[in-house]
Amino acid sequence: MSDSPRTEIEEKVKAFLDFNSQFSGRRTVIITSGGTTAPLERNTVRFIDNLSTGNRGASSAESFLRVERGDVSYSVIFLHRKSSALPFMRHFAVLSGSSGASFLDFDESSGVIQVVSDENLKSALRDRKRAESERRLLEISFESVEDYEIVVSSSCQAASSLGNELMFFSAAAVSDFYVPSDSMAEHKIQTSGGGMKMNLHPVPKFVGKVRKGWATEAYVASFKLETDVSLLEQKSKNSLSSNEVHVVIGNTLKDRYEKVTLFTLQGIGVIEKQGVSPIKQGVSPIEQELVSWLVDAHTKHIESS
Ligand code: 9Z3
Repeated sequence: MSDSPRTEIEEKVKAFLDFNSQFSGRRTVIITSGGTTAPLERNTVRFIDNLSTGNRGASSAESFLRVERGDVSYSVIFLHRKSSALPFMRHFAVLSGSSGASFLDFDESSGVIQVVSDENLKSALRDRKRAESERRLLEISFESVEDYEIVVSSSCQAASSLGNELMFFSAAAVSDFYVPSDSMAEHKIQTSGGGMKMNLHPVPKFVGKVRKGWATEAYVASFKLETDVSLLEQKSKNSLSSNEVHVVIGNTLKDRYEKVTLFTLQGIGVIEKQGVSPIKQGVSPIEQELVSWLVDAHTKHIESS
């Protein structure tokens, strides 16, 4: 990406915030969602990827858009991996799945395809259209980890004028290692040389950059993912102190939709819901409760600073 995408993003964000500033009590949350790729070639055929589907970020966005506490409400800037889950639209993924045909009807005489009435799809569509018509949802996409740096830094810097009314919610699974574009092969790497060794560079922790430079007054919530549960507490605490964020939300791969642990300087809390999945259910209870906790924490942050 050149410099012009930065300008384009900043202009979009500023216009969105300008519109939302007319509503008293309206706060803004920047959500990052989905995985980043680490390309191996500049004309990219191959890249390193990760598991993130974007469901955590998308269902959290839905919960933020549903917040109505007195005059407190949220507008959402949703920074997401292209083709990962989107707020409300993710529910329609059932239509392209193996049971998709059971949701669809085809009327031969009129030639019309209809979606069989389904309460979850109806309310998802209603809420999506409402968020769009109220201009409370701005979606900006990224693909590679280098795109991610651009969309996050530009959005945060453009929104930093909101001060403590801004929240940054970092659910994206950002690549830990990458090949910087100046040391990347121009064209598809050839296999004729046999095996190969690759020098991967560490990716800086962007969430620390948000806290320490891009939006210093914002309330910042980040996630820590581990597969070995015995590492989660220590790694989350390390992240809390090194990135100086307000809360680290620890989760493990296999039960990430059933349990999250909140690490703050004040202590540790757990949110647990058994047998639920944001993919299968209309409203995801774990993100709903997490967002409710974050709204309270954001209020305290605003009141104390
Ligand atoms: C998370 O831990 C998210 O909860 C998941 C959500 C990516 C697991 P899905 O998108 O999954 O719903 O499929 N996100 C952060 C993961 C991460 O890479 N964090 C960094 C780290 O662990 C800190 S910035 O080092």
